[in-house]
Amino acid sequence: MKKFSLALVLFALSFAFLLASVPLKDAGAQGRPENPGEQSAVRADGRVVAPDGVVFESHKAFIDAGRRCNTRHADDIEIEKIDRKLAANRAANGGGQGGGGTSTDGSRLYATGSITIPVYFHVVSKADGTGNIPDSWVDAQIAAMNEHFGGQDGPVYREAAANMSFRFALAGLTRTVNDTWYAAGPGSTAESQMKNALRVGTADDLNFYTNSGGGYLGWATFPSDYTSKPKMDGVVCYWASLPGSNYVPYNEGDTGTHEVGHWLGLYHTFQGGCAGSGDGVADTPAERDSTFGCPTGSLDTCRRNAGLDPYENFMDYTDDPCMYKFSLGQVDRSDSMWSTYRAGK
Ligand SMILES: [Ca+2]
Ligand SMILES: [Ca+2]
Ligand SMILES: [Ca+2]
Ligand SMILES: [Zn+2]
Repeated sequence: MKKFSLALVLFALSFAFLLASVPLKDAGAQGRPENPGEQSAVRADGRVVAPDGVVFESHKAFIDAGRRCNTRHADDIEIEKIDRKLAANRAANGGGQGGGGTSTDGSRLYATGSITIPVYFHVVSKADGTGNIPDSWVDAQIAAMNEHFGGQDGPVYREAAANMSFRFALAGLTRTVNDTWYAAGPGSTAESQMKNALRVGTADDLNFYTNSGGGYLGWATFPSDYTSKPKMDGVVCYWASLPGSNYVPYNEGDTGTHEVGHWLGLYHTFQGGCAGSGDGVADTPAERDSTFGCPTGSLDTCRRNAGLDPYENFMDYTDDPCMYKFSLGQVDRSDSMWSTYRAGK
């Protein structure tokens, strides 16, 4: 009898070991609670719950799994091609600044806040009500973007924030209950179906979708993608990234600002790491990798490149209360992108 139970215990132990060693899709994933957006993203024990409910063992594991943003990274060949097009557009329009990121306020293409972009909002929710956010959250998201693009975000200030050329105005709001579209992730058939059914306007209209984010906080398309895939153009954000949710520290609308930054042609500040032209913006110093959480003081991960890591920039991965600025170089690049790929198109 004793021998039998020992064998049973050994068998149970080895079975448990087998289960534990089955590789999970995400490193550090720990299980799936319900409705993650109704609580803080960062839990008391330091774990972070992704928009699809997957639990990561740490803030770092969440960021390392790429859950902050799933906008694709353009490669060097594509960036070169885009930069040539920006330069040709500048030459055709009588030269001037733009794209290089060496501007001062005096030489910018468009005046601060002079372009109001119509925003077509599409709220996609589940049949059980998940993601059916109130109108007030949509208004708060637009207000947050106007504050952020106007250089007025707070409360953490290390350096002055640029006042961008763009502002946003709600032009339409649709509500759709569809469990498949709610779960739509980047590159999925569901994303394509959702956008084909809901997208309105042309290249200079912003279509802003909220759903589960497909497990990410958001993703966006670039201005240069519009010609080949006009229906896919726009940004998709997790509904709980909007101001009004409890999804701390990602509930101040900075995800929307970050994704709209991509939609206006800006890359991550850590694009290309310490080598090459990085994000194509001169006044965002190169950084080796994304920054997460809420760092303070000087970080310098690319010591051979002048300048400290721009972790306070909207195009990095830090927490919403800790990212608060675009730079003057990003004014240049987004103005140039707008002029080349979106204005009047
Ligand atoms: Ca840079
Ligand atoms: Ca540096
Ligand atoms: Ca912020
Ligand atoms: Zn991004």
